Amino acid sequence: MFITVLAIILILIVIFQIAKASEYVSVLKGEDRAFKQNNKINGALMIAFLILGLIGVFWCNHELYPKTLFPQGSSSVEGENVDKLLKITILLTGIVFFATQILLFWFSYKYQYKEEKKIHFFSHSSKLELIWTAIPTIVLAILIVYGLRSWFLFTGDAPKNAIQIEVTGHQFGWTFRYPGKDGVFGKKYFKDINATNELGLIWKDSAELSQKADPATFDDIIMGGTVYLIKDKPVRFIINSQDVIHDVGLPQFRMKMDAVPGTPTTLWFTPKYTTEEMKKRTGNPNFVYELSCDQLCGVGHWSMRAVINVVTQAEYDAFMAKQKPAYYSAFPAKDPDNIKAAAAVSDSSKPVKVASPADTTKK
Ligand SMILES: [Cu+2]
Repeated sequence: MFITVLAIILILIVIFQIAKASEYVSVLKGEDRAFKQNNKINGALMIAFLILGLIGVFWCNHELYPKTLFPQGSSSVEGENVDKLLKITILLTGIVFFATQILLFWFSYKYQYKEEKKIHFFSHSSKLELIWTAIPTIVLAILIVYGLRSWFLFTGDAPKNAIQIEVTGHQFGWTFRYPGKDGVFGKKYFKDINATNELGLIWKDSAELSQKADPATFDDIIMGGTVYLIKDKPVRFIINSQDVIHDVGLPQFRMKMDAVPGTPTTLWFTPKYTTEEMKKRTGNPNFVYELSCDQLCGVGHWSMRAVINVVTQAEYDAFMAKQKPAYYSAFPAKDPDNIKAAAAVSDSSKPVKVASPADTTKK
């Protein structure tokens, strides 16, 4: 650190000394000669800067492109459109970038001051203005229309067979809710939020809040940290926030949506590969799909990360069969398993009927 700062200071001193020396030289040589010589040096530097700059562009691209998620391809079917759009945009802006940068520096060199050169002056050209207005307008309009089509696709109605998951952001973490066997998300109310009921599901009758318990909440499954999705099956996220604006960022799926307090947002997509398949595709045995908060939301923003586990339908069914509705964690006395166990203890004098394997696999 110290050496770097020292080097920068020394370089600045050297530049200052050179500038001072060249000032004395120009006084000795005469203003006119110095002016012409400076012009030449600046012209040559423009070309050097152009070449070094372009080498830098290629070098950065060569070094950094493999580290991006681009070469991996989209992990969702709908995200392929996003990649395609991004490629077209990079190609178009790339062409404009190279054309303008080359012309900018080349012209600075070529049209440097020379006594014998005459300036061509014109105040206005309608034709030129029409060209440089119309072409970008048409190109951008096409890009926007194409982009909006993708946007309306994955923010619009999800296919009928899509699984529904509610995603709730809060400072600082994500909570996921599955609707349970009835396929209906039970109602919630913010005044019901407490330590055991983090989403405020309406589990109990309340005269004070003048509401009746919603039976649809009883089978809702809640999880934090990791969410499970099925390969090749569309999933629809219904996104909420309990405090400030967060953002559901799904880089591998090429999806992203704000979590806005009081205004649910949605998006849907179809995962293409399971997490296990992605481990092989990326050659990374620790690969996980990531859900990161893409909206700076406070001091713990960096920690707002959840893991998405994409599995096969069979693995998903097996996992879901093991999940208990959040209602039973809050009210263990209502849990059928606990009721059964309690009954078995009180009936211990009678022989207990053991369920055969055929019974347990039956749905
Ligand atoms: Cu956040």
